[in-house]
Amino acid sequence: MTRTVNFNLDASLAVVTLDRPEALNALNDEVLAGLEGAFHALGNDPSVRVVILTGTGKAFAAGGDIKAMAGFTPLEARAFAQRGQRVFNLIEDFPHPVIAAVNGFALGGGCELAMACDLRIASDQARAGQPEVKLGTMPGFGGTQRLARILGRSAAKYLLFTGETIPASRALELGLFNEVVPPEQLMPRCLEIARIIAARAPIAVSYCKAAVNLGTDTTLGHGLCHEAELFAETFATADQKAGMQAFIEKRDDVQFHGI
Ligand code: CO8
Repeated sequence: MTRTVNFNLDASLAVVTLDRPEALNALNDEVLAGLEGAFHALGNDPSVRVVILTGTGKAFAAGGDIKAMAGFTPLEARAFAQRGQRVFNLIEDFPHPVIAAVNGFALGGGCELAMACDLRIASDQARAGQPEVKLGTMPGFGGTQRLARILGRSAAKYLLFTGETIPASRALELGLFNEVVPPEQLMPRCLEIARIIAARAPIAVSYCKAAVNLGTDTTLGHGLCHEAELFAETFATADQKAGMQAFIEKRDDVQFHGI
């Protein structure tokens, strides 16, 4: 954790907050280190079931820190891109669901960060886009890869080529955002979704995430094999026994313990 990223944990729900509002939460080395530290710490905490990632102020994150990047040599730029990609991969591969609560601008690296999360719930004030081509560069934190996987190649290329910043309503239509709500309902809605997920069988939820992530990056055949293996493994858990027994006994009081 650094000065610019903080997190708190309430029971099984963690909230990680980018806290550099004076620069619209622009991503520099310190912010990336803070994100990395927060997700490492939360990944080692067995009580965590869902993480919400958000920003303070009017931005989720307005991108990579342009002032820090402006003087980069190509070698420095590559190192920075690889560092950001490593941190975002940590979030994408985090064993539990990560919900981006997109409170405002999600531009460039900020949009890429939101896309590394599993779900994106946005304020109706949020705006998204990949404006890098307006700065003479291109996305380097996964934007060309994740945008195309989430939106499809055609919509992704439109946003990448034009650098257009789109309102939350358009991001919803394109499937970039899962849901758009008034600003005051953003955290309550994210917490509501997080609590629903946290009440489900955590190993099964985690396996769903792993199966979708691997499956969308490989062949259908390989993805199906992986799914069958993970499905089989859930039958070695107490939660599967408890969940199915509760159904048979027509009880809705099942508690899952992640074992
Ligand atoms: N980097 C650094 N500082 C920023 C950034 C940023 N991305 N965005 C905003 N800031 C700063 C501003 O400079 C300003 O600072 P100061 O008060 O010292 O002048 C402060 O935040 C407030 O910003 P504005 O006054 O501009 O606020 P507005 O409400 O007028 O405008 C905008 C908000 C529209 C979001 C505007 O700030 C903006 O356009 N920001 C830049 C958005 C952008 O282009 N993002 C993409 C950056 S490139 C990128 O993300 C690539 C990532 C991967 C690279 C990896 C390879 C190396």
